[in-house]
Amino acid sequence: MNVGLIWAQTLDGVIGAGNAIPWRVPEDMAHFKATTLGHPVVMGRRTWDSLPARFRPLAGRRNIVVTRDPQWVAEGAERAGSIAEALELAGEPLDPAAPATAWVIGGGEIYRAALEHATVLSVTEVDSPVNGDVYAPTPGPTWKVVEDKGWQSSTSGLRYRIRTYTR
Ligand code: VY7
Repeated sequence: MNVGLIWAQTLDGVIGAGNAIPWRVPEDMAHFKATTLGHPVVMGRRTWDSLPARFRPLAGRRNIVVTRDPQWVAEGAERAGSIAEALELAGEPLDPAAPATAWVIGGGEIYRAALEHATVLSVTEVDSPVNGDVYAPTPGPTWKVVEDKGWQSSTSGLRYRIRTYTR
């Protein structure tokens, strides 16, 4: 099972503010949905809580939620006690038709713990000046940009670009 991380950040690396994404870029939401659809998604419990209830669980994907709380349960979600356990769960069942990549979808604490397991990153940079309180992890020098669709303008008025990294 390959592990990918997918996030959207400002140029300063902000990914969140007050348990929400502090911008709206519909084209990035569409990219997120297209990339993750049919794949297991791994997220932290706070990220699960941040999703509007009508979008939980994320449709068409196994939703694996990492929490230290052994009692935690939610309809449509599978609980894991650690990133390692989440990735083990994502790798089951050992079905040859199972998707080859599990996507880690946030948030900050989970990205930092999962980065060492990852071989692909999808990073959307949003040219927004907002402040926040949660930051993206910093990919080290082993990561190389292998795809960059260039700066695009969103219907929101913000510029954004989507880059893929591998190592
Ligand atoms: C997370 C939502 C948040 C608020 C309202 C609706 C990149 C993104 C994420 C996470 C953007 C979100 C949504 C959008 C996705 C829909 C369901 C509704 C779906 C990430 N690059 N961008 N994100 N939803 N991890 N990485 O907007 O979701 O996928 O079905």
